[in-house]
Amino acid sequence: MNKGIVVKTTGSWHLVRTGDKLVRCRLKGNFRIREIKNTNPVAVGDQVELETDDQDYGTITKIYERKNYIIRKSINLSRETQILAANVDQVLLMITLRFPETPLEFVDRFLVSAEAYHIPCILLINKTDLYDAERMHWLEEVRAIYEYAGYKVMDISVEKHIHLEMVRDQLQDKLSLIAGNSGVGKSSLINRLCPGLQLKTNEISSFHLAGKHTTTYPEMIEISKGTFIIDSPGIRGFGVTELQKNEIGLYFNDIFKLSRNCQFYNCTHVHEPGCAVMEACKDGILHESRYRSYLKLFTGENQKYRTT
Ligand SMILES: Nc1nc2c(ncn2[C@@H]2O[C@H](COP(=O)(O)OP(=O)(O)OP(=O)(O)O)[C@@H](O)[C@H]2O)c(=O)[nH]1
Ligand SMILES: [Mg+2]
Ligand SMILES: [Zn+2]
Repeated sequence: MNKGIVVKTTGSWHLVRTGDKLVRCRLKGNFRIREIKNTNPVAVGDQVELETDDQDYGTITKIYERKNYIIRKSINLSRETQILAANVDQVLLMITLRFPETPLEFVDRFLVSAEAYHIPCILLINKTDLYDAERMHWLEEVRAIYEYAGYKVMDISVEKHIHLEMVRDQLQDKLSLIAGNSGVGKSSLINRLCPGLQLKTNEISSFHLAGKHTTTYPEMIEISKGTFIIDSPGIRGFGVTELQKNEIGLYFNDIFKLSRNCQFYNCTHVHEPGCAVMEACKDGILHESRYRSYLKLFTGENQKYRTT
């Protein structure tokens, strides 16, 4: 019996790294996760036990309990979800303010999900080489919004090699997932950080100004000894499937902090008098986009939300 970690999975085959070896594995038996209806029983990042019959082939006999995972909704309209990655130390959420423009509501929904698992998130704002003065101004506003909520924000340009050393430092000795909409430059970044690697990348569609879903399976890459990053397919719709209504306010860090000053301890920040959150929003301390995202999630107006 060996222990290993899943580095790629494409349906019925799972690539497991054990020691310095990569073993192609099948899954033994019928593993299911009870709490979520997901399409993949094995996820990249899973710690597993395996038996190897010869050098290169094996069988996964056990999947250890996950300390966390990040899911995305399946792209069809079924209720199924896919685990993008498990057991990660942090998530880099890559967004772009142009080509394509990531809706902030998407960002907020993603952050809430990660927060529910206590996974640290870092915001990477890519393609700054394409921003004009107006976009740069908006960039600073976006930075302020998320720094106020307690997140580290890095503006980068993969194309022009801007601030990539900061990203490299952030990744050091950790297992990170890089996530975001299609076409924002996730695979391009990893290629830059790991010379010689040639992950597939693709131009965004000039008509839709959206990515083409080039990366199709999550995959773990060792960019230097002990430093791992999981490239993942672009997320379309992103559902916060597992949260109760009254939990949502706990995972908007900024709203949670402000809520200590609400008059009622169980304030929902929707209609109550003496609500510190609504007050902060009115005063411009809490950005209205954050409050709007909160409201949409809280009132359940988000069910059909999709981005390309
Ligand atoms: N101008 C500019 N283009 C960039 C930058 N980073 C990436 N791109 C381009 O954006 C396009 C999409 O990049 P990908 O790396 O394929 O995007 P992705 O996020 O991996 O997309 P999916 O795999 O579909 O989820 C490519 O044409 C890249 O060359 C950047 O900093 N500036
Ligand atoms: Mg990609
Ligand atoms: Zn309140």
